[in-house]
Amino acid sequence: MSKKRLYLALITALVLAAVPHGAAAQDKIKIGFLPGVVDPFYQVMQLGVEVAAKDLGVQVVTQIPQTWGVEAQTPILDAMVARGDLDYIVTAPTDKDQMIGPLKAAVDAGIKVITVDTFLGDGDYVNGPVTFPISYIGSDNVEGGRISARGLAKATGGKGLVYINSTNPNVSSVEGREQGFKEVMEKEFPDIKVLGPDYNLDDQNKAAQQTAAVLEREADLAGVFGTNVFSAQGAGTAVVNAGLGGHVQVVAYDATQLAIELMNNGVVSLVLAQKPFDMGYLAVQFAAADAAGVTSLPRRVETGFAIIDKDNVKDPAIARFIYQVPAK
Ligand code: T6T
Repeated sequence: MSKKRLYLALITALVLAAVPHGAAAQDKIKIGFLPGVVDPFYQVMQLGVEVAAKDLGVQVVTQIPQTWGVEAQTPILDAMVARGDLDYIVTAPTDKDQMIGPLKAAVDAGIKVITVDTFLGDGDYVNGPVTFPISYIGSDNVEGGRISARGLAKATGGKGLVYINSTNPNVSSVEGREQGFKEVMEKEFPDIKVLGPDYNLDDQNKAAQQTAAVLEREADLAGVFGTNVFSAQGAGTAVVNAGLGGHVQVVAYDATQLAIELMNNGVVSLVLAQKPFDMGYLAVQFAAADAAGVTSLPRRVETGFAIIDKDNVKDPAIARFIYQVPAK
């Protein structure tokens, strides 16, 4: 058993041992869950939160912003703090700098913070500029960007022009993906030139328009990297609408049903599945462990990826990471 799995098993044992099933924790802690926006990734994360809450007998209050951004997330956060009955907030900060103040205010009001998927500052909660969150639980997005670059380089034969379509600046997750992608293209694929990113403000139609404009402008475009659900789905749709499916390769971050469909239709050549269920489940476990007095929680947990292509998509050990959103 790997060290990491051993560690997580140890955490689980500590939590379950320290918190008699449903009793103390239920009486003691209430968690506010505040993800970034309504999308399949966070819907699967919410599943993880709810299953852990049931397993550990803790109460969770969930509020989901309708749009991505500080303007939408901050008022909800402030309202959560004002309730006065929350002990922990599990959240994906929608800006790595602008959400520091509002979340610090939550801590000053006696609420502990765990960040999932995105982080504050530079994400180093031990030696970095921001250290008040208990932990960051999410993907190593720089590594995810590197994997995406190697996937697109393979699909394009290691040469040509490629384009990045992304969501928002100053968001730790997609910023890391862009950074890792560019780093590998620069170091390992000198015959590949990178355009972008353009920012679609997490709007799939905008992503499609931006990609269509680049396809129009750059007749020899070889590939597109969509850094998240709406970027990849928008980019893929634009490639299909331009009749360039299979000709212009697309790499998609996030394993939605549509991304998999686009892959089965030969438009998308690689899908990077994150593990949002794990992020949600572990965050609730960490809150219960902290409440039970555990003081050795890792300050950073990288939840890993499943790399999906048309050869392994049918393998149940891989397909299980496709984002299955429960029907309403
Ligand atoms: O890619 C995920 C998440 O990791 C990112 O921070 C924001 O976008 C998603 O939620 C997908 O839409």
